[in-house]
Amino acid sequence: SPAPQRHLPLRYLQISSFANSSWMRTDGLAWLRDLQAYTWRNDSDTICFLKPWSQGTFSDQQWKQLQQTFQVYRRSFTRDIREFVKMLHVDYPFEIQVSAGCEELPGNTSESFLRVAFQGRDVLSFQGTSWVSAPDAPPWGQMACTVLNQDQGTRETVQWLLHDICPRFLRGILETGKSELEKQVKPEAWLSSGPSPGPGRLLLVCRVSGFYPKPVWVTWMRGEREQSGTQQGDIVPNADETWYLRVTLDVTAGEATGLSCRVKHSSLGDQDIILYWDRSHAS
Ligand code: J81
Repeated sequence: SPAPQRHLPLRYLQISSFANSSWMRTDGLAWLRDLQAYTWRNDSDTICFLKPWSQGTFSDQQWKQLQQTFQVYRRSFTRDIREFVKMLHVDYPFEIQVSAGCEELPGNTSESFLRVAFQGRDVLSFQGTSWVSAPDAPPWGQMACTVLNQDQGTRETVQWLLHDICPRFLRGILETGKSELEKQVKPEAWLSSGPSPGPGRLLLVCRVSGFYPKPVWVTWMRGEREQSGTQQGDIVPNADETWYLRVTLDVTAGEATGLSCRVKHSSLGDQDIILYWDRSHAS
């Protein structure tokens, strides 16, 4: 049966595109597990809440202060990168991605991270109290860290954000967002045939859609026997914050009868969905 999701990370993702010495943009977004709760577009001064629970348990005053810290950060970040380009002789155009966040762990502890990627590859991260270059970073990664580590004020602010603010803020949203995070939405499932894998063969397709949360178990069965040839696709998102999965089985035409697709999901309790294959599906 599907493994329950214990981890509820809060993740900030930033994409900064530097086209040339005058054109750039930075967009940010943040997720609570798989629910996007914030967006911060380049043309907006403020971080936009996408959920009624986005502010967590922080007061308006606390949020305002945090927002100001991020506004200073975004302006300084752009200026810093322009300076690094000159100092490190990096060529335009390039993309920088920042990912940061925290996660609650068992035993009232939490884990935080902050990583920076250049052209899709890790260049540096924040570890403990300082910036560290990634193992396979370009030669200038080390140089960038040395420069960044001279700014004691920023190192302290980053530690405060990662180890104090982030876990506290996360605990708040786990309270205010509880009902949405614990929501249960039942899947629908249906059968059809896919493109024939070869002469005399059938591709049986079982589609499962509209479920939440993400963990699900879907397999082709004959009676109580799981069919080992079952091929699982990726669990991909629908547009309405539910998930979709396609599971197939390649069989000879004669083997198809008696096969069924079985779906287990937390929203169904122990009432698994079982759909039997019959000739009407093979069109
Ligand atoms: C092309 C080469 C690419 C190299 C990769 C560079 C990666 C950059 C990573 N660095 C950052 O993200 C921090 C950027 C901004 C920072 O460097 C400071 O400029 C900025 C402002 O600092 C100044 O004011 C502070 C008070 O407001 C302090 O006084 C500080 O000493 C002073 O220098 N710092 C901040 O905004 C702090 C918050 C950073 C939060 C990062 C969260 C993602």
